[in-house]
Amino acid sequence: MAKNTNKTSGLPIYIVNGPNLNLLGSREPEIYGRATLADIESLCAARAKSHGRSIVFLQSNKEGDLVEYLQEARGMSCGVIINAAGYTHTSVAILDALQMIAQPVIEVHLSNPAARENFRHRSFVSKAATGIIAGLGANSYLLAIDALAALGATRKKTAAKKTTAKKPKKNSGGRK
Ligand code: CA2
Repeated sequence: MAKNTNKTSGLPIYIVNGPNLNLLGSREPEIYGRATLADIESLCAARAKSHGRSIVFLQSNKEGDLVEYLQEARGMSCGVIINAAGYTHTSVAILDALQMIAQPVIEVHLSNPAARENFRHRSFVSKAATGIIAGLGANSYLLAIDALAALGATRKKTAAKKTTAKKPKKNSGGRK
C-alpha cells in the first residue's frame, strides 16, 4: 500500500449520500438491495478501519446541504466518496463543488445507472470523479474505500507524478 505522507494523511474519508438514500432497505430491494444506510455506514467504517482510515458519513435530501458537505471535505478529508442519488443526473451545483476538491473523488451507485432508464445515463458527478463504481450494491461503497486506500487518498486529481527521464549516456551500450 502506498505510504500516506501528504498533509491530508490522517484525515477521514468523507462519504456523501444524496436524496432518498435514508429510506434504503424499505423499498425496491431488487434494485438497491436490502441493506439500510445505517448498515452501509457500519460496513464502511469497518472497511476504512481495516485500511487505518476513518470516515465521516453524511446524508441529506437537500442539494444545498450536499454542496456544504463537499465544501467542508476540501479541507477536512483525504478523499470523497459520493452517491448523489437523483442529483447525479441533474446537479450543476454539486459538479461545481466537486470540481473544487483537490483530493480523489469516487462516484458510487448501488445500481448500475448505465443499464437503466436513459435519464440516468448522464452523470454530472462523473465529470469531476477520479473513478466510478456502480452496480454492486453496498459493495460499491466498500470497493470505493479500497480504491481511495490504494490511491493513498492524497494524490491530487490532476497532478500526475513528475518523472524526470534520465538522459541516455552517449555510447553507453544502448541500442544503436
Ligand atoms: O443506484 C444508486 O445508487 C442511485 O444513485 C440511486 C438513486 C438513483 O436516482 C440513481 O439513478 C442511482 C435513487 C436513490 C433512491 O433511494 C431509494 C431508497 C429507498 C427505496 C428506493 C430508493
